[in-house]
Amino acid sequence: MPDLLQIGGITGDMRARLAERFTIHQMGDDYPADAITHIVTNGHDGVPAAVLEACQNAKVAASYGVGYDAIDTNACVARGMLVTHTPDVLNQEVATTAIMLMLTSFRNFLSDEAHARSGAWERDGNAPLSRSADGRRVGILGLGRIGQAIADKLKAFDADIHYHTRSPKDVPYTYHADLVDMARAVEVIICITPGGAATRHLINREVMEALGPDGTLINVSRGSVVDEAALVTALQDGKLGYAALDVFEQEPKIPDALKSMSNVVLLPHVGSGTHETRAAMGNLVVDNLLSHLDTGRVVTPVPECAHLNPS
Ligand code: NAP
Ligand code: 8YV
Repeated sequence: MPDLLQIGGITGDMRARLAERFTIHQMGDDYPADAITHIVTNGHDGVPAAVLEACQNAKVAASYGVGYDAIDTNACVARGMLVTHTPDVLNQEVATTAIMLMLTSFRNFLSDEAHARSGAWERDGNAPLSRSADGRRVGILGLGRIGQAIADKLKAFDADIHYHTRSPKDVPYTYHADLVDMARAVEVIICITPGGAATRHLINREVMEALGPDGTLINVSRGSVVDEAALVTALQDGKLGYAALDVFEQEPKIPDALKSMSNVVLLPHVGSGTHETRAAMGNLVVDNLLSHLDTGRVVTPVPECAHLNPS
């Protein structure tokens, strides 16, 4: 059987399907680098340069996740190696996470829940009022597969939807060619672009200050999209009102300053983290690898190497 290098963890179901067709080697153990033809990895671990260098016969790296900023696709393309990811199967889950972050932030559910659970309701009386999440002006940074799903779900909350991308889309929402302009026009920004150098710190001090003291920043994209140090300062200085975050610059580290703020909601990168969606992602990873074994083609190549996929 061909040799597969496993980087990071995989689910039991993925392992069972892969073990029927591959000899699986775990990175960290001794593995026969020259024999490796396929790699399975994830959006956090990517494919380290040393692995690319060592596994000269690897033809496919299949990543568990849609974001692949941890993989040097240029280096993979230069070697003729296909990279696959898991688009679409997680759109609804990640969109739901974004909506839940918005609702939790606006409606103060975390402190309300603590108020109920701690006995403060009986002891001190009613919890403070919160902000309505209905009828808000919401700016989506990145209106791709997941961004569109977020927009669809926001309609249930009667949102006035704005967006910023590099080029306008054929959608009935208000386009802003300039991100600062969008920040001035909306009450909430939801970030859902890819990570990587091109989007690094798109949300900077100027954008946060344009969003303003009553504004809410939601990030379900990558931690790198937001200048985290500037975010802490903006929240501390009252230049930005609220933040609700699933992703961070140095995961799994979260700045202590954010942990201590009551106007911040924090999640440990669980945007797609349900049994159902992770199973669908795992199946697509395995489908890509098995399809390559059987046909030479993969199912969902990242755009940068789509031209390497035989027609
Ligand atoms: P997608 O379909 O490729 O959409 C990306 C969107 O971002 C497009 O609308 C694109 O439009 C826009 N964009 C790209 N670069 C930009 C830039 N420099 N400035 C402004 N807009 C830019 O991707 P997707 O499937 O929706 O996934 C988006 C990202 O979500 C993933 O890459 C991943 O990082 C993140 N994600 C996070 C979780 C989580 O657990 N929190 C789960 C899944 C995905 P233009 O090309 O027109 O600019
Ligand atoms: C995953 C994600 O948690 O798909 C993505 O881009 O960020 C998440 O769905 C992660 O990629 C798992 O490796």
